[in-house]
This record gives sequence, structure tokens and C-alpha cells, in this order.
Amino acid sequence: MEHAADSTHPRYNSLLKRKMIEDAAKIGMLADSALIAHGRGEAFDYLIGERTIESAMDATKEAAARLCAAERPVISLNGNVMALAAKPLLRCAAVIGADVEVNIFYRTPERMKVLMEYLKDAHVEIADQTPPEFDAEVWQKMVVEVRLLGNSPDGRIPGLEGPRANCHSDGILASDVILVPLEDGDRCEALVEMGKDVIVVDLNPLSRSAKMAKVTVVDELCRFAENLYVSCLNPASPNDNWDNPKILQTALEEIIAGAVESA
Ligand code: PTJ
Repeated sequence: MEHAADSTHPRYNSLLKRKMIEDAAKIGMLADSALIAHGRGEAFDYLIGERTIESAMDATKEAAARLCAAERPVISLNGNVMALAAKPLLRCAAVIGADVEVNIFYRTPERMKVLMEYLKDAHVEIADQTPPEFDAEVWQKMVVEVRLLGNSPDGRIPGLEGPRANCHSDGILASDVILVPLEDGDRCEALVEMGKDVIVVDLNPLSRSAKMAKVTVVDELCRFAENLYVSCLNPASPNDNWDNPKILQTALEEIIAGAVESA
């Protein structure tokens, strides 16, 4: 990837993610407000020390446990998520046995076309990149079994107005456990209202989505996706006594401590 900074730059990872977002914007994958959303995430990541805090790792393991134990697990992908982590999340879907569904807030036919094409290409690439844990033939089968949904929605998320409610009746609508990274508050609430086990990734522990979700991972999406893959290789059992408010409180305390330390 052509890039303004080399890998020795102290902010290399952050610059690399900006570049991924910029490139995705150029090809029409993103909502107009995507860069604002990314900037907000960056600010929180800066305060959290650009690292995976212990409570986020615990939440990631719980997410893996629930997704792997689910009957109809689905990973929902929006523009920002596709730009940053389409391939790692496809790898996770293959291990979990989940479907992926492109489901965007600012839905236009033009964006959906670009996103679905991008997803198909990523799917083909992932099938050819066998991780060391798997035999190539087994891996290819696992990847091929991941359905790529989003193109022909025939259902709607109840309680939401407009095209953002559109989804697949055999995908998001039928899911029991759903991973919605970087979700907006309304849709998160609507999915919870439907009785789904909603897992959110959001660096802002104060966001409505973070507060609404059953499991919230307060971590940067790319780090989360890598950790989720590893956790899904050897998942624990879901914890029925999961204390999500405590996870949010711990993240907030880490952010405040980080800000005080660096002041
Ligand atoms: O592609 P679309 O149309 O579905 O639109 C996607 C965006 C992200 C633009 C849309 O859902 C949106 O406006 O989201 P919000 O309400 O800005 O919320 C995004 C949340 O994700 C914010 O709380 C950010 O702090 C957080 N965030 C942004 N980037 C990251 C992140 N959290 C984790 N990792 C990131 N890389």
C-alpha cells in the first residue's frame, strides 16, 4: 500500500488505518460521515493507549464464546468495518461458521454495489490464504460456506425507518447472536429489542451502542478482529453472569487514568 509514513514512524499503525479509510472513501465504500466516526474512534484509542486493555480482551473472549455457541451467528458489516477489517472478520466468520451481512446506515444502491464487490473479492482472497492451523482443503470449505448477504434484503428490522432497516430474513433477522462492530445506537437498540444477543465493538464506552449491547468490546476494531480469531480457535463457554456495565466502567476508568497520566 502506498503510504506517507514508513513502518518506523511512531504513529505508523494509526496512519495506516487512516490510509485504509481514505482509500475506501475514494472508491465510494463509505458514508460521508465515516471519517468523522473514524476520528472519534482514534481519539478514544489515543486515550486508551492504543492497546487492548484487559477488560476488552475478556469481552472479546466472551464474544467468541457466544458466537461459537450460537445457532445462527451473523457478523454485520458497515462501510468503516469493511474498510478496516473485511478480511480478518471473514476469517473469523469461517472459524465460527457465521454468515456475514452488509448492513449500512446510509444505504444507497451505489454504495451497496461497491461494498458487495469488495466483499466478494476479499472472500476469494481469504479462501486462498490458509492459516497455519488448518489444512488448505478444509480451510477452503470453511470459507466457501460463509454466505455473503446484503444484496437482496427481503426483511426489515422492526422499529427502524427508511432503507437502514433493510436486511435478509435468513441473515440478520434470523440471527440469535449478532456481532455489529461500530454500530449506531438506534440499530443496536432495535436488535436488542428483537431479543438478539448483540455484541458491539466501540472505543467509546459512553456511546448508546456500547451501553445497549449485551457484550461490549471497548477496543480498536483491527486489534479486536485479530484477537477474536485467536479466541474462536479455542472458545470458552458463554458466561451467563456476564457483567457488561462493569466492563464499560473499567474501560472508562482506564481512559481517565490514561488521560491523567499523560497530562
Ligand atoms: O457505513 P454506514 O453507512 O453504516 O455508516 C457507518 C458509520 C460508522 C459512519 C455510522 O455507523 C456512524 O455514524 O457511526 P457513529 O454513530 O459515528 O458511531 C461509530 C462509533 O465507532 C463511535 O463511537 C466511534 O468512537 C467508534 N469507532 C470508530 N472507529 C473505530 C471505533 N471503534 C472501534 N474501532 C474503530 N476503528
